[in-house]
Amino acid sequence: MNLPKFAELPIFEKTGERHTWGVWGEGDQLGTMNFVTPAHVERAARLVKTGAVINLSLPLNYPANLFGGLRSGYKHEMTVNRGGRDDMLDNFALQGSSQWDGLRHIRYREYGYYGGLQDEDIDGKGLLGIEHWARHGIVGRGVLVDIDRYLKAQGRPWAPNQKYSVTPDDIEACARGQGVALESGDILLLRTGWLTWHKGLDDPGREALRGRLTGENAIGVPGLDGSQATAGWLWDNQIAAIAVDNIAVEAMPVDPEVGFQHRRLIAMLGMPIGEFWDLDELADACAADGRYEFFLTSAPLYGPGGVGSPINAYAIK
Ligand code: UVW
Repeated sequence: MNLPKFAELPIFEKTGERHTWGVWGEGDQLGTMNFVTPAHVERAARLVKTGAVINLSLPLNYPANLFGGLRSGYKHEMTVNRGGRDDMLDNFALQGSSQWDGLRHIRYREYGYYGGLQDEDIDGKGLLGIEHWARHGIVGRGVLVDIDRYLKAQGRPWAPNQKYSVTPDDIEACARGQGVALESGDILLLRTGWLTWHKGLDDPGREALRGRLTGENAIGVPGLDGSQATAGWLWDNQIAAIAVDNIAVEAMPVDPEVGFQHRRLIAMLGMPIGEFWDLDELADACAADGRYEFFLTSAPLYGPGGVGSPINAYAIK
């Protein structure tokens, strides 16, 4: 697609950050999902060779005890009668497990949400809610970049419980090693191995992480590099969405000097970012057949005004 390069995008003079507001037209609700055209989806569907369907969602109740507050877990209530059952979820956090962060999740300082909208612009007006991606679908060519396997094969130091910033150089080198090239409109899945490690912890090990996402005792988590250059690389490669098998897509703890990548990706670029994606089975399947591209389908919940959503995602090989 013929669009401005990152270096040509409008700039916030005060901070030096760049944004894509208006690139897709006034009032755009899809952000970087605009990179995914019907032609792209048609090509992506042709990647299906065996029909193997691989689930990318964690169980809704995992991870149960990492967050506090709104994401402290839900109650599954059920009524049972002679005719059968009904059920409902109480206190269900839409960002409590494998999730998309939507365009209402993060704003950029006084400049506002994606498109420069303020709270009063979106409240009650259906703007920037997850329903726009739900209606559009997050469907297209998925590419797995298995950084965990790549770095281990390189013999490079790698600890799932320490901060490691995965740079565009890492991603490109890993993709090259896997024999796959990124294309416009791709949904990029980055596997760091963090979730594999977390699944292997016992209850006290998981409990020890609770509430330590920020602050002095913040845990280290491998993830996407937080720099502006990395946001620019994603834009220049016309990546439609990125999802990672970790807590926050980006490496943690966040370095204030480098900046919070959530702001750049969600508010400034309008990109869906996915967290807690379960990429282990997919990674094994890709390593086995050597094919790291596949048809990807994800159906965010059609929740009017939603901030985030479970992913309901599959890779089909
Ligand atoms: C963090 O900001 C840590 O993650 P989330 O996007 O889930 O709020």
